[in-house]
Amino acid sequence: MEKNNFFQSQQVQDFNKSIEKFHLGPLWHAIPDLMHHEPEPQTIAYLWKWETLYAKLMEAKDIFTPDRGGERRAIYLQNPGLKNREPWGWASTTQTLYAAVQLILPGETAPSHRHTQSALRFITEGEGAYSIVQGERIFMEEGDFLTTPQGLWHGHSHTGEVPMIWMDCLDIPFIYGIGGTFFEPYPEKIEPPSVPDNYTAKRYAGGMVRPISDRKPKVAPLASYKWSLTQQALDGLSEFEPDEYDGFAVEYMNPSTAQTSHPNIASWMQKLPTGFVGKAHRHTSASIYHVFKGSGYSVINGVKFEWSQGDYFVVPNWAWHEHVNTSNADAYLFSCSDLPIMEKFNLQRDEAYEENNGTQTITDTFIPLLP
Ligand code: 1HN
Repeated sequence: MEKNNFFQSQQVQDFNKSIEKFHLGPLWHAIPDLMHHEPEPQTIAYLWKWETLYAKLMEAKDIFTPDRGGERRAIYLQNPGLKNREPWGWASTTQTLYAAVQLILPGETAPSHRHTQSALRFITEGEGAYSIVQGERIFMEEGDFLTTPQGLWHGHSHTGEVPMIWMDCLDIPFIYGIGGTFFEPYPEKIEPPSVPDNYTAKRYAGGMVRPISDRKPKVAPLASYKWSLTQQALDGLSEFEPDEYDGFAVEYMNPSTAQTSHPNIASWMQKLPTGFVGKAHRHTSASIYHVFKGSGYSVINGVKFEWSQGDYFVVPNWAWHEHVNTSNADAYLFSCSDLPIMEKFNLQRDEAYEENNGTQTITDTFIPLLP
């Protein structure tokens, strides 16, 4: 009997049915779906235009306030490929990471709490608000990168004059998936300061050195990585040859461990100089990009995703991708990925696209949804 006919046979169907009620399953049907020959992520390549995100944040401004509950005025990037992955797929940008845009208005306070997920923020608009992490008020400016590692109290408050918007990224889907979620509200609305403002940025000279007493590894000793220092690092790097895939890219580091800034999330700022045409490659980690400045496009599995300032896009696991700067100014991309998770589980693999001198053939152009 042919294999497929055998699986359709009455005998097999009856057996499968007979074990179902005992909450047992027949592996012989499941192997092809469980054991792909290579990653087949449910995460799909997708792009959110800034116009859409901004329009919706502005609508949300008048509807939701941190005082009305909900803790944060944030709109998350729901990956269409993960939407139906109940119960936790609904807040997934990739299979491991959640990303969102958050808006805080002058005078508002987003209450302090702590949780087992690690968070990072990349500041995209405004000034004058602070995040308070473990007693340190960290005043935020455009281009700054902030860490809020797992287990530390954190809240936000806006003492400035203009709305502030930033990107959040947390390892929510990953922590949810492995059953590790804890969450605790702070006993008061917001934690009071207990150390000088911007304490860790001063103590670590922005990440360059560590004080003698801080030699032991800490989960995230440095809370804020200032844009001016990141830019200096990129400018220094730009005197050399760019990386063939990523141009000039620097990774945010934990100065006490010399490892990536967060235990489960790695983050980079990359500069693609004018005219940069990157080569394609793929890796098992999945990435979320934010276009901090400039415009260009990325080709992801043959599909062209055109991007400009403020946009967000996802490169799924094991997807071929290459970046091109089509503008007459440098482009800056912020990105974060689950590389540390893949590395911890010995799953990180990279592969260069060998055909066509490393350039994918464009088969389609993504059409983004506009408001
Ligand atoms: C959180 O604590 C923040 O601190 C943002 O701004 C988004 C999403 C889920 C759970 C906690 C923040 C979050 C979050």
